Amino acid sequence: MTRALVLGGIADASLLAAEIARAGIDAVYSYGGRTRAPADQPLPTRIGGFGGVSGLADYIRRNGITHVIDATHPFAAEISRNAIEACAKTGTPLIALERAPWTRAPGDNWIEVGDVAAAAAALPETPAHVFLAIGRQHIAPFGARPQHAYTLRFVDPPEAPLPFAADVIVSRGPFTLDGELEMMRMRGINWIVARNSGGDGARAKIDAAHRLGLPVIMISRPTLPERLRVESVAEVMQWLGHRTPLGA
Ligand code: 3Y8
Ligand code: NAP
Repeated sequence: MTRALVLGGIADASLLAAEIARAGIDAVYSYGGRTRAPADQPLPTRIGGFGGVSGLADYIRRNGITHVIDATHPFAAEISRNAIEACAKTGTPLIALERAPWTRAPGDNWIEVGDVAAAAAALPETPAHVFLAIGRQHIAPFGARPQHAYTLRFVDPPEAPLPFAADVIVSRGPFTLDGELEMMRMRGINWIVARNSGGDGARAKIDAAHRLGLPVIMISRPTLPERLRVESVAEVMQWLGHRTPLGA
C-alpha cells in the first residue's frame, strides 16, 4: 500500500499535491517552516525540520512511508541531501521533481556566479540600485557593498533588523512581467541578483530585466548527488504507479 511523503515548499510541489489528492493516493505534505502562513495543501501537512538524516529516517519508519518525493526548491540542497541519505538508510524509493534551470536567451545580459558571496563581489564599484530577489536567508554578503541602494523582496515582513540599509518589498509571488517592470522602473533598478530557480513563479523578473536591458547576476544551483530526477508531475505519478486516465 503506497504512503508517500512529499517534501514540498514550491509551486511545483503544490501541483503534485493536487494530483496525488485527486488520485486518492495516501500521502503527507511537508513544509520546512520558512514562512509564517504557507499555502494550504489538499493533503495532511506537517511543518518544520525532521532533525537531520536520522530524524527523517525515523519519520519514514514510524509513519510507514513507502515512497519519498523530493519536490523542494533547487537551492534547498540540505533537505535534498538528507533525503538521499535517509532513503538509502531505510531502503525507501526516492524521486526528485525538479524544474529545469532557466537558460540564457539571446540578448540576456547575465553574469553567472557560483554562490551569493560571488554575486556580491560581481556588483560594480560605482553605486547602483540593486534588486536582491534571493529571499532573506542569504543577504549578509551584500553588507560588504554598502555603496548600493538595495531593494529586497521577502515572503514575510522581516522580524530582525537587516544587516544593511535596504528597502523591503513583502510579497509571496508568483510575480507578473508588468508588475516587475513597474517595480523596476519606479525604483530605478539597474542591477538584479537572482538564483537560477527555474519555473514560472520567479521568471517574470528575468523577463523584465531582458526587456529593460538590465544586467542579471545569476547564481547557479548547488550540485547534488545523483538521484532519480524528473521534471514533470506526470512522471512522478507514473513512478507512483498511477496511470492518469487517457485524455484526462
Ligand atoms: C515556504 C511556500 C506557490 C508559492 C510561491 C515558485 C514560486 C513564489 C519564486 C523573487 C524570488 C525565493 C523565495 C521564491 C519563489 C514561489 C512560490 C517561490 C523566490 C514559498 C513558500 C515557502 C517559501 C520559502 C522561501 C524562502 C526563499 C524562497 C522567497 C508558502 C512562498 C527568493 C527563492 O523570507 C524567507 O525566509 C523566504 C525563504 C526559502 C529563499 C531563501 O532561501 O530565502 N522561498 N517560498 C516553504 C517551506 O516552508 O517549506 O509559504 O506557501 C513558495 C514559493 N516561493 O506555490 O506559488 O518558484 O515556486 N521563494 C528564489 O531564490 O527563487 C522569490 O522574489 O523574485
Ligand atoms: P534547506 O537549506 O535545504 O534545508 C535546511 C533544513 O530545513 C533541512 O535540513 C530540514 O531540516 C529543513 N527543511 C527544508 N525543507 C523542508 C521540508 N520541505 N520539510 C521538512 N523540513 C525541511 O532548505 P531551504 O533552502 O531553507 O528551503 C526551505 C524550504 O523552503 C524548502 O521546503 C524549500 O522547498 C522551500 N523553498 C526554498 C527556496 C529556496 O530558494 N531555498 C525557494 C522556495 C521555496 P532538518 O535537517 O531538521 O530535517
